[in-house]
Amino acid sequence: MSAEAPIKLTHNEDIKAAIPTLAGTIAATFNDPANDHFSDDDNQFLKFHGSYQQDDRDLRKTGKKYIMMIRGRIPGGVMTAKQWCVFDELATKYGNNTLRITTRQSIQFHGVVMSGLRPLVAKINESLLSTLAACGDVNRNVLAPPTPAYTKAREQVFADAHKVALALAPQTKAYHSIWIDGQQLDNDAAENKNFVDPLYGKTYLPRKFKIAFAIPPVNDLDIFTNCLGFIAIIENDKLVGYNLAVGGGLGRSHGNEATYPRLADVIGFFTPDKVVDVAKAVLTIHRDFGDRTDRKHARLKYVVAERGVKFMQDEVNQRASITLAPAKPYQFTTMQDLLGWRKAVDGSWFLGLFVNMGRVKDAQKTALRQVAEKFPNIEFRLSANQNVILANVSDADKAAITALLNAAAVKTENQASVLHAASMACPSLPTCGLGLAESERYLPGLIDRIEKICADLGLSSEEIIIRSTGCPNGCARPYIAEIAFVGKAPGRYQVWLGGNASGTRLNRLWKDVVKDPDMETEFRPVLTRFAKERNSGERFGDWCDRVLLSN
Ligand code: SRM
Ligand code: SF4
Repeated sequence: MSAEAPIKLTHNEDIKAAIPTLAGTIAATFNDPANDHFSDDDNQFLKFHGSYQQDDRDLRKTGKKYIMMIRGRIPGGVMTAKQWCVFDELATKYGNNTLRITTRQSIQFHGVVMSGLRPLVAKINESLLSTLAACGDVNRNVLAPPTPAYTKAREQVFADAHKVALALAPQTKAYHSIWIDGQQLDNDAAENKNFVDPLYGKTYLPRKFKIAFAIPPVNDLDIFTNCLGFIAIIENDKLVGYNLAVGGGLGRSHGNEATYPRLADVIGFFTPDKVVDVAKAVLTIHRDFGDRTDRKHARLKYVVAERGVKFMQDEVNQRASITLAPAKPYQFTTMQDLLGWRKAVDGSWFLGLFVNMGRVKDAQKTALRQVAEKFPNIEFRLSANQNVILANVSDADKAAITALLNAAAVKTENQASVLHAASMACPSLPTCGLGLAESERYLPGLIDRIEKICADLGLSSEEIIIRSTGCPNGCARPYIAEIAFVGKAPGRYQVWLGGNASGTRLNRLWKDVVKDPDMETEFRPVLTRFAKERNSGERFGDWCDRVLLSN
């Protein structure tokens, strides 16, 4: 009988097991002023604390300048006006004077140097928000519907999202010790060495874990791309329960067919009193069955794809002590934010503000800060489409906010063309270490070029959801867009086509490489055919799926 080969776990698993508080030597590194960067292992631990070590890739030719990215944990993207002021000030004082609204309803700071990192994180905590578990092998920022226009039940759904976010937060005391007390934990002390998180265990999850709540018919946070989705079922404006969706995720690698984007399966219905139990059940399935030997195969989506829906149903039933009922009927019809002034269901006003590529800067940043200072009772809500919603605005304040924003040249109506309004890009260069091509700095110009073609063809008012990422990881959720540009190399992009308006269909690879100068040559003939051949009212993504990609 031959002995079985020992299983080789990834290096991340080894370091989590060795320091289960996740303290690394982060505080010790801070406490030596000669340090300008962290070790590779500490860089892995830092992620759990909400921070990534990066270097400014625009400056690489002249040397390496270390900078940090810090991501907030902001459940459902809801902030008070006071918290917005704190974030605004921190971006100016310690970051690159921009606030980057992320595709998961959070805010990232870029360009922070080592000395600014600790004060920045401490101030976020003082404002009663956090950065713990914004990144790392844990549950990430929980998404919840931001728009107050549709149903009063949104409040209940948001409350559930908040409850789930709290219940799934890691319990390590290292976070407080490093960022608030400025102390390095003794990693050899028995209580730290033997620390076991009550939910995550000693080695946390094999990989990141993502949760979203959505209320049909609005899928403004792309629920099916999450590991775990709660689809709210609303009857007579009351939440009656959730359809459970499991196993979504988008990350893939060029040239590696074993990695792929996947939409979640809807596996049953349960009542809202069980929402935390179900969240813990799905998370611990990932904890127990996710692949810890290969980080490219470690997401929950591969467990669901390989073990199947019945396995997931049985495990959820057993772990949450429930019996999932058959999923209730639901339909999604849109993924987009409502821009401009609108009435909320409670009679107040809200303003959907377009943020180009999620980057709040310059006049828009200054004006939003003024709004936050002058109107302390309004809420700032971040959308998963990288926009900002000013909510809870009274009749009396609406005109004053409009005047203030307009005086700063920030539009409140007709803010962006249909194509720009429906677009998203990931940051990529110069901050993201994984970017293979430009994204945030490239997409606006490319959309202008596509718009020119659309105008020539009488398609000016046609909404087409266009997204770009600098690499195949999928941070701006390109694989459900109607057109997606996925970076391969500088100035070269894969083009994916055929997503739909509701985020319920994956698109498909159309061209493996299109070079930047060839974009018009490639797109004009396709858009010309679309204008001529489409059925009445048919969207570009639907036409691509039905005709172009099916020929
Ligand atoms: Fe992401 C890694 C930015 C949402 C899939 N993502 C990164 C890093 C941290 C790069 C790194 O590991 O060194 C990027 C930081 C760049 C920078 O300079 O800021 C980064 N991801 C972002 C953000 C800021 C993009 C944006 O335009 O807003 C989003 C932050 C969300 C948040 O607030 O938590 C962001 N990332 C996503 C999403 C979309 C989502 O979650 O809805 C995805 C696809 C969904 C999914 O997870 O499957 C996504 N990011 C990835 C992956 C691929 C994971 C995989 O399964 O293979 C990586 C790479 C990795 O984890 O190794 C990654
Ligand atoms: Fe970086 Fe790739 Fe994510 Fe863009 S998609 S932010 S390039 S990891």
